[in-house]
Amino acid sequence: MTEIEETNHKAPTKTQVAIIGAGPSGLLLGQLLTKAGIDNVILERQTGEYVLGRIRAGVLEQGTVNLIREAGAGARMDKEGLIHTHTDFSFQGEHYQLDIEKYSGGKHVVVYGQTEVTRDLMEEREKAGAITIYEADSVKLHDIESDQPYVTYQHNDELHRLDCDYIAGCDGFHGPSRKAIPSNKIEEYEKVYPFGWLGLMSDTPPVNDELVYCAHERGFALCSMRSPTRSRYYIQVPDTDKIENWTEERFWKELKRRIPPEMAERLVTGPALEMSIAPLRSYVCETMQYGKLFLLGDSAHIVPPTGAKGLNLAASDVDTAYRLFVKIYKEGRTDLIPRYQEICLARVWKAVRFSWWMTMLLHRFESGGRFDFRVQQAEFDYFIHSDAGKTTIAENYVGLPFEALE
Ligand code: RFL
Ligand code: PHB
Repeated sequence: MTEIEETNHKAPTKTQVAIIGAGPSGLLLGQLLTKAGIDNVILERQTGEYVLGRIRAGVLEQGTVNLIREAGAGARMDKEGLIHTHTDFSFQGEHYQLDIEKYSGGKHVVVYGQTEVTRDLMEEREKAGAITIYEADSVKLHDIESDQPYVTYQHNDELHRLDCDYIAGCDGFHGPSRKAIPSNKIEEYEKVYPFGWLGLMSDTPPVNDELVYCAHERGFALCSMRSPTRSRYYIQVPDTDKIENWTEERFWKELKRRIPPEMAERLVTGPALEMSIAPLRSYVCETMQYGKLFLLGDSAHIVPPTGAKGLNLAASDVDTAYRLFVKIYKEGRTDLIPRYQEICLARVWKAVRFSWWMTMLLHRFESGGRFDFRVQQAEFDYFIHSDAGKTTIAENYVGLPFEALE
Protein backbone atom coordinates (compact mmCIF):
# COMPACT_ATOMS: atom_id res chain seq x y z
CA MET A 1 0.00 0.00 0.00
CA THR A 2 1.36 3.46 -0.87
CA GLU A 3 1.53 6.34 1.60
CA ILE A 4 -1.21 8.14 -0.30
CA GLU A 5 -3.64 5.27 0.23
CA GLU A 6 -3.11 4.83 3.96
CA THR A 7 -5.90 7.27 4.84
CA ASN A 8 -8.30 4.62 3.56
CA HIS A 9 -8.63 3.18 7.07
CA LYS A 10 -10.73 6.02 8.51
CA ALA A 11 -14.43 6.20 7.69
CA PRO A 12 -15.79 9.56 8.87
CA THR A 13 -19.57 9.90 9.32
CA LYS A 14 -19.84 13.69 9.16
CA THR A 15 -18.06 16.61 7.49
CA GLN A 16 -18.79 20.17 6.38
CA VAL A 17 -18.02 19.77 2.67
CA ALA A 18 -18.12 16.30 1.04
CA ILE A 19 -15.92 16.41 -2.07
CA ILE A 20 -16.48 13.78 -4.76
CA GLY A 21 -13.37 13.13 -6.89
CA ALA A 22 -9.63 13.48 -6.19
CA GLY A 23 -8.65 15.06 -9.51
CA PRO A 24 -7.19 18.57 -9.57
CA SER A 25 -10.56 20.25 -8.73
CA GLY A 26 -11.28 18.10 -5.68
CA LEU A 27 -7.74 18.15 -4.31
CA LEU A 28 -7.23 21.90 -4.81
CA LEU A 29 -10.59 22.77 -3.23
CA GLY A 30 -9.89 20.33 -0.37
CA GLN A 31 -6.49 21.84 0.34
CA LEU A 32 -7.78 25.43 0.36
CA LEU A 33 -10.71 24.51 2.63
CA THR A 34 -8.45 22.60 5.02
CA LYS A 35 -6.13 25.62 5.24
CA ALA A 36 -9.15 27.81 6.03
CA GLY A 37 -10.24 25.42 8.82
CA ILE A 38 -13.27 24.08 6.91
CA ASP A 39 -13.62 20.32 7.37
CA ASN A 40 -13.84 18.22 4.18
CA VAL A 41 -13.61 14.60 3.08
CA ILE A 42 -12.76 13.47 -0.45
CA LEU A 43 -14.35 10.31 -1.91
CA GLU A 44 -12.46 8.95 -4.94
CA ARG A 45 -13.44 5.91 -6.99
CA GLN A 46 -9.91 5.00 -8.10
CA THR A 47 -6.65 4.41 -6.22
CA GLY A 48 -4.22 7.33 -5.81
CA GLU A 49 -1.78 5.61 -8.14
CA TYR A 50 -4.41 5.30 -10.87
CA VAL A 51 -5.27 9.02 -10.61
CA LEU A 52 -1.55 9.85 -10.94
CA GLY A 53 -1.24 7.59 -13.98
CA ARG A 54 -3.59 9.71 -16.11
CA ILE A 55 -1.61 11.99 -18.39
CA ARG A 56 -3.46 15.16 -19.25
CA ALA A 57 -2.89 18.89 -19.07
CA GLY A 58 0.43 20.69 -19.18
CA VAL A 59 -0.14 24.46 -19.31
CA LEU A 60 -1.03 26.51 -16.22
CA GLU A 61 -2.33 30.08 -16.32
CA GLN A 62 -1.10 32.64 -13.80
CA GLY A 63 -4.38 32.47 -11.83
CA THR A 64 -4.03 28.69 -11.49
CA VAL A 65 -0.40 29.05 -10.39
CA ASN A 66 -1.38 31.64 -7.75
CA LEU A 67 -4.17 29.44 -6.39
CA ILE A 68 -1.87 26.39 -6.13
CA ARG A 69 0.56 28.60 -4.18
CA GLU A 70 -2.26 29.83 -1.94
CA ALA A 71 -3.12 26.18 -1.23
CA GLY A 72 0.48 25.71 -0.04
CA ALA A 73 1.31 23.26 -2.83
CA GLY A 74 3.44 25.46 -5.09
CA ALA A 75 7.04 24.77 -3.96
CA ARG A 76 7.95 22.13 -6.56
CA MET A 77 5.96 23.90 -9.29
CA ASP A 78 7.92 27.11 -8.60
CA LYS A 79 11.20 25.18 -8.81
CA GLU A 80 10.53 22.87 -11.76
CA GLY A 81 7.75 24.60 -13.76
CA LEU A 82 8.89 26.11 -17.07
CA ILE A 83 7.90 29.74 -17.63
CA HIS A 84 6.73 30.34 -21.20
CA THR A 85 6.58 33.91 -22.49
CA HIS A 86 5.91 32.87 -26.11
CA THR A 87 3.72 30.39 -27.96
CA ASP A 88 4.49 29.29 -31.50
CA PHE A 89 2.21 28.46 -34.41
CA SER A 90 2.72 27.04 -37.86
CA PHE A 91 0.46 27.01 -40.90
CA GLN A 92 1.36 24.58 -43.71
CA GLY A 93 4.89 24.31 -42.30
CA GLU A 94 5.56 28.04 -41.94
CA HIS A 95 6.68 28.94 -38.41
CA TYR A 96 5.40 31.99 -36.44
CA GLN A 97 6.17 33.07 -32.90
CA LEU A 98 3.68 34.93 -30.70
CA ASP A 99 5.09 36.96 -27.80
CA ILE A 100 2.27 36.27 -25.33
CA GLU A 101 3.99 38.26 -22.60
CA LYS A 102 4.17 41.38 -24.77
CA TYR A 103 0.63 41.08 -26.12
CA SER A 104 -1.03 40.19 -22.79
CA GLY A 105 0.48 43.09 -20.85
CA GLY A 106 3.24 41.14 -19.10
CA LYS A 107 1.67 37.75 -18.35
CA HIS A 108 3.01 34.27 -19.10
CA VAL A 109 2.02 30.61 -18.65
CA VAL A 110 3.81 27.84 -16.75
CA VAL A 111 4.38 24.38 -18.21
CA TYR A 112 3.98 21.90 -15.34
CA GLY A 113 2.10 18.64 -15.74
CA GLN A 114 -1.33 17.96 -14.25
CA THR A 115 0.15 14.74 -12.83
CA GLU A 116 2.70 16.80 -10.88
CA VAL A 117 0.06 19.28 -9.63
CA THR A 118 -2.04 16.31 -8.47
CA ARG A 119 0.93 14.62 -6.78
CA ASP A 120 1.89 17.85 -4.92
CA LEU A 121 -1.71 18.38 -3.73
CA MET A 122 -2.00 14.73 -2.60
CA GLU A 123 1.21 15.08 -0.59
CA GLU A 124 0.08 18.30 1.08
CA ARG A 125 -3.30 16.73 1.92
CA GLU A 126 -1.52 13.78 3.46
CA LYS A 127 0.66 16.12 5.56
CA ALA A 128 -2.38 18.12 6.70
CA GLY A 129 -4.05 14.88 7.86
CA ALA A 130 -7.19 15.54 5.79
CA ILE A 131 -9.13 12.43 4.81
CA THR A 132 -9.38 10.94 1.32
CA ILE A 133 -11.23 7.67 0.85
CA TYR A 134 -9.76 6.02 -2.25
CA GLU A 135 -11.57 3.12 -3.95
CA ALA A 136 -14.94 4.46 -2.80
CA ASP A 137 -17.44 2.54 -4.95
CA SER A 138 -21.04 3.32 -5.88
CA VAL A 139 -20.92 6.91 -4.63
CA LYS A 140 -24.49 8.26 -4.43
CA LEU A 141 -25.75 11.74 -3.54
CA HIS A 142 -28.91 12.02 -1.39
CA ASP A 143 -31.34 14.80 -0.39
CA ILE A 144 -29.31 17.51 -2.14
CA GLU A 145 -32.31 19.88 -2.01
CA SER A 146 -32.63 19.52 1.79
CA ASP A 147 -30.67 20.97 4.72
CA GLN A 148 -29.27 17.51 5.50
CA PRO A 149 -27.68 16.19 2.34
CA TYR A 150 -25.52 13.05 2.54
CA VAL A 151 -23.42 10.77 0.40
CA THR A 152 -23.28 6.98 0.52
CA TYR A 153 -20.55 4.74 -0.85
CA GLN A 154 -19.20 1.21 -0.68
CA HIS A 155 -15.74 0.68 0.70
CA ASN A 156 -14.12 -2.66 1.57
CA ASP A 157 -17.51 -4.36 1.05
CA GLU A 158 -19.22 -2.08 3.57
CA LEU A 159 -21.82 0.60 2.93
CA HIS A 160 -20.87 3.98 4.44
CA ARG A 161 -22.85 7.18 4.97
CA LEU A 162 -21.26 10.63 5.10
CA ASP A 163 -23.46 13.50 6.33
CA CYS A 164 -22.48 16.99 5.24
CA ASP A 165 -23.59 20.62 4.78
CA TYR A 166 -22.57 20.87 1.12
CA ILE A 167 -21.41 18.56 -1.68
CA ALA A 168 -18.69 19.60 -4.14
CA GLY A 169 -19.06 17.55 -7.34
CA CYS A 170 -15.45 17.35 -8.61
CA ASP A 171 -15.92 13.96 -10.27
CA GLY A 172 -15.21 14.77 -13.91
CA PHE A 173 -17.45 14.41 -16.95
CA HIS A 174 -18.69 10.87 -16.18
CA GLY A 175 -19.14 11.15 -12.38
CA PRO A 176 -22.40 10.86 -10.41
CA SER A 177 -22.72 14.48 -9.18
CA ARG A 178 -24.15 16.13 -12.29
CA LYS A 179 -26.47 13.13 -12.76
CA ALA A 180 -27.99 13.84 -9.31
CA ILE A 181 -29.61 17.03 -10.69
CA PRO A 182 -33.19 16.26 -11.84
CA SER A 183 -33.39 16.15 -15.64
CA ASN A 184 -36.09 18.86 -15.74
CA LYS A 185 -33.83 21.25 -13.76
CA ILE A 186 -30.63 20.91 -15.79
CA GLU A 187 -29.59 23.21 -18.65
CA GLU A 188 -26.92 21.73 -20.97
CA TYR A 189 -25.12 22.70 -24.21
CA GLU A 190 -22.88 20.43 -26.27
CA LYS A 191 -20.80 20.33 -29.44
CA VAL A 192 -18.91 17.21 -30.54
CA TYR A 193 -16.07 17.52 -33.09
CA PRO A 194 -15.49 14.85 -35.77
CA PHE A 195 -11.93 14.14 -34.58
CA GLY A 196 -9.77 13.34 -31.56
CA TRP A 197 -6.17 13.87 -30.47
CA LEU A 198 -3.71 11.01 -30.51
CA GLY A 199 -1.10 11.85 -27.83
CA LEU A 200 2.37 10.44 -27.27
CA MET A 201 4.69 11.13 -24.34
CA SER A 202 8.39 10.32 -24.61
CA ASP A 203 11.62 10.91 -22.72
CA THR A 204 13.16 12.90 -25.56
CA PRO A 205 14.17 16.60 -25.59
CA PRO A 206 11.31 18.84 -26.86
CA VAL A 207 11.71 19.75 -30.53
CA ASN A 208 11.25 23.48 -29.78
CA ASP A 209 11.71 25.75 -26.75
CA GLU A 210 8.09 26.93 -27.01
CA LEU A 211 4.88 24.97 -27.66
CA VAL A 212 4.01 24.82 -31.38
CA TYR A 213 0.36 24.66 -32.54
CA CYS A 214 0.51 23.42 -36.15
CA ALA A 215 -2.29 23.71 -38.72
CA HIS A 216 -1.72 21.52 -41.78
CA GLU A 217 -3.82 20.12 -44.60
CA ARG A 218 -3.06 16.62 -43.24
CA GLY A 219 -4.48 17.69 -39.87
CA PHE A 220 -3.53 19.54 -36.68
CA ALA A 221 -0.43 18.73 -34.61
CA LEU A 222 0.87 20.07 -31.29
CA CYS A 223 4.42 19.95 -29.98
CA SER A 224 4.40 20.32 -26.19
CA MET A 225 6.56 19.24 -23.29
CA ARG A 226 6.73 18.44 -19.59
CA SER A 227 10.42 19.19 -18.92
CA PRO A 228 13.68 19.76 -20.84
CA THR A 229 13.92 15.97 -21.25
CA ARG A 230 10.27 14.97 -21.67
CA SER A 231 8.13 15.76 -24.75
CA ARG A 232 4.41 15.55 -25.33
CA TYR A 233 3.11 15.47 -28.91
CA TYR A 234 -0.40 15.25 -30.34
CA ILE A 235 -1.86 14.73 -33.82
CA GLN A 236 -5.45 15.11 -35.00
CA VAL A 237 -7.06 11.78 -35.95
CA PRO A 238 -10.63 10.99 -37.15
CA ASP A 239 -13.07 10.28 -34.30
CA THR A 240 -13.52 6.79 -35.74
CA ASP A 241 -9.79 5.97 -35.41
CA LYS A 242 -8.54 3.37 -32.91
CA ILE A 243 -5.29 3.27 -30.97
CA GLU A 244 -4.64 -0.25 -32.36
CA ASN A 245 -4.25 1.37 -35.80
CA TRP A 246 -1.19 3.32 -34.63
CA THR A 247 2.37 2.20 -34.10
CA GLU A 248 4.94 4.56 -32.61
CA GLU A 249 6.72 4.62 -35.96
CA ARG A 250 3.57 5.66 -37.80
CA PHE A 251 2.94 8.41 -35.21
CA TRP A 252 6.43 9.95 -35.60
CA LYS A 253 6.19 9.80 -39.40
CA GLU A 254 2.83 11.56 -39.44
CA LEU A 255 3.94 14.20 -36.88
CA LYS A 256 6.98 15.07 -39.03
CA ARG A 257 4.74 15.71 -42.03
CA ARG A 258 2.63 18.27 -40.15
CA ILE A 259 5.29 20.36 -38.36
CA PRO A 260 7.68 22.90 -39.95
CA PRO A 261 10.35 21.02 -42.03
CA GLU A 262 13.30 22.43 -40.02
CA MET A 263 11.67 21.06 -36.87
CA ALA A 264 10.94 17.70 -38.48
CA GLU A 265 14.66 17.45 -39.25
CA ARG A 266 15.76 18.00 -35.67
CA LEU A 267 12.92 16.05 -34.00
CA VAL A 268 14.32 13.42 -31.65
CA THR A 269 12.08 10.35 -31.51
CA GLY A 270 12.06 7.67 -28.83
CA PRO A 271 9.94 5.00 -27.17
CA ALA A 272 6.44 6.07 -26.09
CA LEU A 273 5.79 6.21 -22.34
CA GLU A 274 2.11 6.58 -23.15
CA MET A 275 -0.05 6.74 -26.26
CA SER A 276 -3.81 7.33 -26.25
CA ILE A 277 -6.66 8.97 -28.18
CA ALA A 278 -8.85 11.65 -26.52
CA PRO A 279 -12.13 12.70 -28.19
CA LEU A 280 -12.79 16.43 -28.58
CA ARG A 281 -15.98 18.08 -27.30
CA SER A 282 -17.34 21.33 -25.93
CA TYR A 283 -19.92 20.92 -23.17
CA VAL A 284 -21.45 23.28 -20.59
CA CYS A 285 -23.90 22.41 -17.82
CA GLU A 286 -25.28 25.80 -16.82
CA THR A 287 -26.79 24.33 -13.66
CA MET A 288 -23.53 24.54 -11.73
CA GLN A 289 -25.32 24.79 -8.37
CA TYR A 290 -28.46 22.96 -7.35
CA GLY A 291 -29.59 22.91 -3.71
CA LYS A 292 -26.55 21.94 -1.64
CA LEU A 293 -24.62 20.63 -4.65
CA PHE A 294 -21.93 22.62 -6.47
CA LEU A 295 -20.33 21.32 -9.68
CA LEU A 296 -16.68 22.16 -10.36
CA GLY A 297 -14.29 21.48 -13.24
CA ASP A 298 -14.96 18.77 -15.83
CA SER A 299 -18.17 17.68 -14.05
CA ALA A 300 -19.70 20.98 -15.25
CA HIS A 301 -17.84 21.71 -18.48
CA ILE A 302 -15.52 20.23 -21.09
CA VAL A 303 -13.46 22.11 -23.64
CA PRO A 304 -11.35 20.73 -26.49
CA PRO A 305 -7.69 20.84 -25.35
CA THR A 306 -6.64 23.23 -28.15
CA GLY A 307 -6.68 26.30 -25.87
CA ALA A 308 -5.19 24.50 -22.80
CA LYS A 309 -8.18 25.66 -20.77
CA GLY A 310 -9.69 22.57 -19.03
CA LEU A 311 -7.56 22.42 -15.91
CA ASN A 312 -7.42 26.19 -15.70
CA LEU A 313 -11.21 26.45 -15.75
CA ALA A 314 -11.33 23.85 -12.98
CA ALA A 315 -9.01 26.13 -10.97
CA SER A 316 -11.18 29.23 -11.52
CA ASP A 317 -14.28 27.29 -10.35
CA VAL A 318 -12.30 26.24 -7.26
CA ASP A 319 -11.30 29.84 -6.61
CA THR A 320 -14.96 30.95 -6.58
CA ALA A 321 -16.23 27.94 -4.58
CA TYR A 322 -13.48 28.25 -1.98
CA ARG A 323 -14.07 31.99 -1.41
CA LEU A 324 -17.81 31.32 -1.21
CA PHE A 325 -17.41 28.56 1.41
CA VAL A 326 -15.19 30.88 3.49
CA LYS A 327 -17.92 33.58 3.34
CA ILE A 328 -20.57 31.02 4.30
CA TYR A 329 -18.68 29.47 7.22
CA LYS A 330 -16.97 32.60 8.58
CA GLU A 331 -19.69 35.21 7.96
CA GLY A 332 -22.90 33.24 7.41
CA ARG A 333 -23.24 34.69 3.89
CA THR A 334 -25.51 32.05 2.28
CA ASP A 335 -27.04 34.93 0.27
CA LEU A 336 -23.93 34.77 -1.96
CA ILE A 337 -24.65 31.19 -3.14
CA PRO A 338 -26.33 32.25 -6.45
CA ARG A 339 -23.17 34.22 -7.31
CA TYR A 340 -21.24 30.94 -7.74
CA GLN A 341 -22.90 29.93 -10.98
CA GLU A 342 -23.09 33.51 -12.23
CA ILE A 343 -19.35 34.13 -11.82
CA CYS A 344 -18.23 30.72 -13.08
CA LEU A 345 -20.42 30.67 -16.19
CA ALA A 346 -19.27 34.09 -17.42
CA ARG A 347 -15.67 32.87 -17.45
CA VAL A 348 -16.52 29.32 -18.61
CA TRP A 349 -18.31 30.53 -21.76
CA LYS A 350 -15.39 32.78 -22.68
CA ALA A 351 -12.97 29.85 -22.38
CA VAL A 352 -15.42 27.63 -24.30
CA ARG A 353 -15.49 30.23 -27.05
CA PHE A 354 -11.69 30.54 -27.20
CA SER A 355 -11.13 26.75 -27.22
CA TRP A 356 -13.78 26.33 -29.93
CA TRP A 357 -12.21 29.13 -31.98
CA MET A 358 -8.67 27.70 -31.72
CA THR A 359 -10.07 24.28 -32.66
CA MET A 360 -11.95 25.61 -35.71
CA LEU A 361 -8.96 27.70 -36.83
CA LEU A 362 -6.29 25.01 -36.60
CA HIS A 363 -7.96 21.66 -37.39
CA ARG A 364 -8.69 20.08 -40.74
CA PHE A 365 -12.40 19.52 -41.40
CA GLU A 366 -13.03 16.75 -43.95
CA SER A 367 -16.46 18.22 -44.73
CA GLY A 368 -15.09 21.76 -45.26
CA GLY A 369 -13.25 21.28 -48.54
CA ARG A 370 -10.77 23.62 -50.20
CA PHE A 371 -12.81 26.78 -49.67
CA ASP A 372 -12.91 26.40 -45.87
CA PHE A 373 -9.18 25.66 -45.78
CA ARG A 374 -8.44 28.92 -47.64
CA VAL A 375 -10.66 30.84 -45.18
CA GLN A 376 -8.77 29.27 -42.25
CA GLN A 377 -5.51 30.29 -43.87
CA ALA A 378 -6.72 33.89 -44.35
CA GLU A 379 -8.01 34.07 -40.78
CA PHE A 380 -4.72 32.77 -39.39
CA ASP A 381 -2.76 35.19 -41.59
CA TYR A 382 -4.90 38.09 -40.40
CA PHE A 383 -4.62 37.27 -36.68
CA ILE A 384 -0.89 36.55 -36.67
CA HIS A 385 -0.02 39.80 -38.50
CA SER A 386 -2.31 42.17 -36.63
CA ASP A 387 -1.57 43.65 -33.18
CA ALA A 388 -5.28 43.40 -32.35
CA GLY A 389 -5.33 39.74 -33.42
CA LYS A 390 -2.20 38.87 -31.46
CA THR A 391 -3.59 40.67 -28.38
CA THR A 392 -6.83 38.67 -28.63
CA ILE A 393 -4.99 35.34 -28.76
CA ALA A 394 -2.47 36.27 -26.04
CA GLU A 395 -5.06 37.65 -23.56
CA ASN A 396 -7.16 34.50 -23.83
CA TYR A 397 -4.21 32.10 -23.82
CA VAL A 398 -2.70 33.46 -20.58
CA GLY A 399 -6.17 33.38 -19.01
CA LEU A 400 -8.89 35.95 -18.36
CA PRO A 401 -9.03 37.42 -14.82
CA PHE A 402 -10.86 35.74 -11.92
CA GLU A 403 -13.95 37.65 -10.74
CA ALA A 404 -14.44 38.51 -7.06
CA LEU A 405 -17.57 37.34 -5.17
CA GLU A 406 -18.59 40.90 -4.27
P1 RFL B 1 -10.85 14.94 -13.44
O1 RFL B 1 -9.38 15.19 -13.60
O2 RFL B 1 -11.54 14.15 -14.46
O3 RFL B 1 -11.04 14.28 -12.02
C1 RFL B 1 -12.28 13.74 -11.61
C2 RFL B 1 -12.03 12.71 -10.54
O4 RFL B 1 -13.28 12.18 -10.11
C3 RFL B 1 -13.15 10.78 -10.00
N1 RFL B 1 -14.48 10.13 -10.16
C4 RFL B 1 -15.16 9.61 -9.13
N2 RFL B 1 -14.93 9.59 -7.80
C5 RFL B 1 -15.85 8.97 -7.01
N3 RFL B 1 -16.97 8.34 -7.50
C6 RFL B 1 -17.23 8.34 -8.84
N4 RFL B 1 -18.30 7.68 -9.32
C7 RFL B 1 -16.32 9.00 -9.71
N5 RFL B 1 -16.29 9.20 -11.05
C8 RFL B 1 -15.16 9.89 -11.31
C9 RFL B 1 -12.18 10.39 -11.12
O5 RFL B 1 -11.58 9.12 -10.88
C10 RFL B 1 -11.20 11.55 -11.04
O6 RFL B 1 -10.12 11.28 -10.17
O7 RFL B 1 -11.66 16.33 -13.32
P2 RFL B 1 -11.22 17.73 -12.68
O8 RFL B 1 -10.62 17.53 -11.32
O9 RFL B 1 -12.37 18.64 -12.83
O10 RFL B 1 -10.00 18.26 -13.58
C11 RFL B 1 -10.21 18.60 -14.92
C12 RFL B 1 -8.94 18.34 -15.74
O11 RFL B 1 -8.51 17.03 -15.51
C13 RFL B 1 -9.17 18.55 -17.26
O12 RFL B 1 -9.96 19.69 -17.48
C14 RFL B 1 -7.85 18.75 -18.04
O13 RFL B 1 -7.06 17.59 -17.98
C15 RFL B 1 -8.12 19.10 -19.50
N6 RFL B 1 -6.90 19.20 -20.31
C16 RFL B 1 -6.12 20.35 -20.26
N7 RFL B 1 -6.43 21.37 -19.45
C17 RFL B 1 -5.63 22.47 -19.35
O14 RFL B 1 -5.96 23.41 -18.60
N8 RFL B 1 -4.45 22.58 -20.05
C18 RFL B 1 -4.04 21.59 -20.88
O15 RFL B 1 -2.95 21.70 -21.44
C19 RFL B 1 -4.90 20.42 -21.04
N9 RFL B 1 -4.54 19.42 -21.85
C20 RFL B 1 -6.52 18.16 -21.15
C21 RFL B 1 -5.34 18.30 -21.92
C22 RFL B 1 -7.28 16.99 -21.24
C23 RFL B 1 -6.88 15.98 -22.08
N10 RFL B 1 -7.69 14.81 -22.13
C24 RFL B 1 -7.17 13.51 -22.00
C25 RFL B 1 -9.11 14.94 -22.01
C26 RFL B 1 -4.92 17.30 -22.77
C27 RFL B 1 -5.71 16.15 -22.89
C28 RFL B 1 -5.25 15.11 -23.88
C1 PHB C 1 -0.10 19.31 -23.13
O1 PHB C 1 1.09 19.57 -22.93
O2 PHB C 1 -0.61 18.22 -22.80
C2 PHB C 1 -0.96 20.33 -23.78
C3 PHB C 1 -0.47 21.61 -24.00
C4 PHB C 1 -1.26 22.57 -24.62
C5 PHB C 1 -2.54 22.24 -25.01
C6 PHB C 1 -3.04 20.96 -24.78
C7 PHB C 1 -2.25 19.99 -24.17
O3 PHB C 1 -3.29 23.17 -25.65
